[in-house]
Amino acid sequence: MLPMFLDEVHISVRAGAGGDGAATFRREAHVPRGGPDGGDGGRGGSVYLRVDPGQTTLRDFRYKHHFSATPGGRGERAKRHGKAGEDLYLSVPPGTGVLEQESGALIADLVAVGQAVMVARGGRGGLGNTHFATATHQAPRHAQKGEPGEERSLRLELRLIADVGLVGLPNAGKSTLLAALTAARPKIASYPFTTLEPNLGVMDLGVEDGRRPTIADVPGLIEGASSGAGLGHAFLRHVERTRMLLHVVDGAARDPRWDHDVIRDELRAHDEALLAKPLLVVFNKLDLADAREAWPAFRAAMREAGVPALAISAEAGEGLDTLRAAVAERLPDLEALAQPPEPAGVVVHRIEAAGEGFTLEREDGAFRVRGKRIERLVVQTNFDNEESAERFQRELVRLGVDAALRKAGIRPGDDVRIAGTELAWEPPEADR
Ligand SMILES: Nc1nc2c(ncn2[C@@H]2O[C@H](COP(=O)(O)OP(=O)(O)OP(=O)(O)O)[C@@H](O)[C@H]2O)c(=O)[nH]1
Ligand SMILES: [Mg+2]
Repeated sequence: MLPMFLDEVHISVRAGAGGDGAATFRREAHVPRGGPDGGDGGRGGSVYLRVDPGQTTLRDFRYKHHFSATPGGRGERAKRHGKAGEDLYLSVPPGTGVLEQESGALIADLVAVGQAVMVARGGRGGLGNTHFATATHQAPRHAQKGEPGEERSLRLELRLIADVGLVGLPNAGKSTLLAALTAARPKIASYPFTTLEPNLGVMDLGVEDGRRPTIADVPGLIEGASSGAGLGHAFLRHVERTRMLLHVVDGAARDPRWDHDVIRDELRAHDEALLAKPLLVVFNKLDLADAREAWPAFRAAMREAGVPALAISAEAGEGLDTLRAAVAERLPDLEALAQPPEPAGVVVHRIEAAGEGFTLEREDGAFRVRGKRIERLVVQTNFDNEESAERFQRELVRLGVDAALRKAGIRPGDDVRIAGTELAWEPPEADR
C-alpha cells in the first residue's frame, strides 16, 4: 500500500464573526440620558489562500485541516468601534486548484506567484445604535449583532506547474536525471516507487541561454495509471501543465520497447492532449551493457514511429549536453517562458451577493425560510431586545416574507425557522 499522496487535501475554513454593535447612551452630568453613542462592531478576519512559489506539495495540510480567522471586536460606548479581526493567509504551491467540497465547483485556480483568493469572508460588524436614531426615534436601543463569518469546506488539488515533465515507469531513472540536470537532490534508490511526491528543479540550459526552465519529477507510472492504478490519476495530473515531456525509459530493462509503449498508452488514455506536447524519449542507463545492446533496435523502432529519442546515462552524465540542447530547442523563448504554461490560471470568484430572494418550504409542521438576506437579518438580530425584534418584524413584511407565509397558510403560533433560529409567528400588531 502506497502512503497517501498529498496532492489532494480536504480542509475547512472559517472566517471570523463581526463584532456586535453597541447600544449605549451618552452619559452627561446635566442630562439624565444623552443620545445614543454605541460604536460599531469590527469586521471579522477573512481567510485567503495565497501562492507561495517555495512550495511544491500540500504537505502543510497533512495534519491540520481546520483554519479560522479571528473575530472582530465589539463596539463600545462613546462611538468606539471594535477592532477588525486579523485576516488569515494560508500558503499553497503554484498550481493549486481550489474546489468547493460539496458541489465540486472550481473556486479558483492559483498559478501565479502572489495570486490569492478569499475563500471565507469575515462577517460584517454590527452597527451601533447611533445608526438607528431618527427624528422621531432619538433613543434607539436597537443595535445589530455582528454577522457570522463564512464557513466553507474545500478540496485543494495540486497540479504542478513546470516547463518540463519527467514521466516513465518506476525505477527508470527519472529522479537520477532530475538530479543530473538541476541542483535538486531527490531521493534515488534501486527499488520502484522511491519518489512519492513530485520534485521540482530548475534547469541550466547553458551559459548563453537566459532561460531557466523548471523540470518536475513525478512518481513512477504503471500500467493502468490512466484508470487510477498506483495513484496514476494523481501523478498524471502533474504533467498536464507542462510545455514538454521527457519520457524516461530504462534501457537495461527486459524489454525497453514494451516499457515505452505502456507509458505512451497511459498518457494517451489519460488525455490525448498530453501526446500533442513536444515529447522526447530518453533511453537511460547507457553505461550498462544490456542497454547499449538494446539501443540500436530501440532507436530504429522510435524512428519508424516518428518519435524523437536519444540515449543517455543519467548516472554517468553521458549524453546530457545533447539532451539539454534538444530540450532547449523545444521550449518557447524567454518571454513566452515567463508566462505560466497553459491552461492559464483563472480565479473564479464565487462569493454570492446577498439577494433579496428567499424560498419557503414546509418542514415537519414548521415553515422553513431560506435566503441570504433574510438569514443574515436573523443572525444579526438580538431578539432579547424588544426594539430589535420589532424591527425584524417590519423587515419580514418589507421583504415579502410575511405575505408569503400567509399565502402558504400560516397561523398564529406556527413555527418559522430561519437559519438556526425558530420563531413563533404572530401577525404584526396592526392586523390584530
Ligand atoms: N547504471 C545506471 N543506473 C541508473 C541510471 N539512472 C538511474 N539509475 C539507477 O536506477 C535506480 C532507479 O533510479 P531513480 O532515479 O530512483 O528512478 P525513478 O525513475 O526516479 O524511480 P521512481 O521514483 O521509483 O519512479 C537507482 O538505483 C539508480 O541509481 C543510469 O544512468 N545508469
Ligand atoms: Mg524517482
